[in-house]
Amino acid sequence: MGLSDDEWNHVLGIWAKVEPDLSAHGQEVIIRLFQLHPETQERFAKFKTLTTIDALKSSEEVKKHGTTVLTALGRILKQKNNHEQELKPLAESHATKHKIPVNYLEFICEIIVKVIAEKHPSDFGADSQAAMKKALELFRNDMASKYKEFGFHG
Ligand code: 6CQ
Repeated sequence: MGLSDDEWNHVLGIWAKVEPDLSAHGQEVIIRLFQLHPETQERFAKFKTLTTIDALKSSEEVKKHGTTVLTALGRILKQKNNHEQELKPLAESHATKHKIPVNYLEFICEIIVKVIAEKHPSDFGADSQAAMKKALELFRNDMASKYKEFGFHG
């Protein structure tokens, strides 16, 4: 099920509030992902040595990766589901190179919604949150079906 125009307006409206500070949002997402699901940190060779919250918080590399992940996601959301061109290389690298299971994608999507909700309490109401969850579900479903095309069933 796709999103209505109204739902996409919600998604892109809140994203416009996130965009001016992608690195802080992304840093928070990464730190929370590693705290809640420590197995995800193992996937990042660069971050294995960052064993405390303080080390994660003061890492410039974590901030840089925060910008990377949210820039890529924003680019995909802006395609409003016509995201084949953007999604395919991402699915290919995460399936064949990084080998990231679909449930890790679920973890990160859930955290992204929570972080946005905390940072933008007055701009991310129930309708916007529902629209964002739906958009992220479409993203994940398409990643999962591309994963299969690349022979990864994680
Ligand atoms: C990703 C995820 C996070 C931060 C940065 C990237 C939280 O240093 C390196 O070379 C990193 C290689 C890499 C790894 C181990 C990588 C590259 N990712 C991971 C692991 Fe992804 N990623 C995810 C997205 C879902 C919303 C998006 C948009 C994205 C983008 N990635 C993981 C991971 C492990 C638990 C998850 C859940 C995840 C999700 N990721 C990488 C990107 C981009 C644009 C890139 C660089 C290009 C590429 O495709 O390799």
